[in-house]
Amino acid sequence: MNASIKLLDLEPAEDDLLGDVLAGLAATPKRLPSKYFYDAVGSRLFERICEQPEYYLTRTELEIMRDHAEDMAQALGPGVRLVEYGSGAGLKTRQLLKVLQAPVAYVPVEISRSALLASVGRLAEEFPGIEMLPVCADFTQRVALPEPGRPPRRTVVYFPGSTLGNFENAVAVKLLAQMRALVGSGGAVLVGLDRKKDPAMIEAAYNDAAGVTAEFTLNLLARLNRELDADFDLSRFRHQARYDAVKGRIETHITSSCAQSVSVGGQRVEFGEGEAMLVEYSCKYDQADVERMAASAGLVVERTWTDPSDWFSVQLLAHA
Ligand code: AVJ
Repeated sequence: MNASIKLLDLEPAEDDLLGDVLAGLAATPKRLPSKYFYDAVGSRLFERICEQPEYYLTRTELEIMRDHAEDMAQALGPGVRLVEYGSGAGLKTRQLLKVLQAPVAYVPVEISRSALLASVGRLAEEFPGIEMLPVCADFTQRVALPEPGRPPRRTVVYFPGSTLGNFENAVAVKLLAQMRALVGSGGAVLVGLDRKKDPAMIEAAYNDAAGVTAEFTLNLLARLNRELDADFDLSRFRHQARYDAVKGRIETHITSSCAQSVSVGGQRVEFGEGEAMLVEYSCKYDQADVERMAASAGLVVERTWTDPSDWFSVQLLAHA
């Protein structure tokens, strides 16, 4: 790593994979946390999902950033301390950093030390004029922000990728309220959120014809086989992603094709034929949903940027 980059290490608690998995499998209905999708194999599969023709989210959000980053930079104003949740080596972050007016610092907050250092190292080379202040922390917990050399005019949290949509509404509101407290009264949150739209189009995005999403989902079981010495037979489980139009979210399940017994961490777990485990929500929002969610967190929608078809949105939320 570049010697001039100082890491603030808040020493996030290690994941308790075994404890979380056994608790989820003991629950009724069974569930597994979606954060465990992203081991090395899962992260590569997610990148391949983003290249599938049906998965419109990533390329549409990037299009919004390409078309509107200048306008966003103007709305944010000069002297921003830009905090990003997630490692953000991506193209979306670059679009923003390229056009921000005299930003005082870029502060990526990421739980994986290695992902954090790799991405901030690349960004430091590309943006030598921006102070890089990486923080190793769990963004779902309270985070302390490092102070830049120059005092920031305002702090803005950037949370792209519709990642907020992976949390149930009550949890999403709690996260937004935490961000509101973090940025203070002059601050703001810039968040990428997927839109409600034709259910067939949403469902197709989570059921790509090439089967990459199914592979991504089932990799969760493969990971448990690798790391917990479990014996899931992947041919006896199916990926199932359905859009619930009333709740406005994709609900992804792993469904057992037959009655079977699996060993996980030395324990036996029984599955009935057709029994479904919940593994992920991906929530979708119309503008009224965004306004309601923001209001519940003490925020107001200040600006909304979308693509011409309004498939995806980037929203600037400020203190109410
Ligand atoms: C990157 C977490 C937002 O929910 O759309 C993609 C993950 N899951 N296909 C999403 C995902 C299945 C993605 N997020």
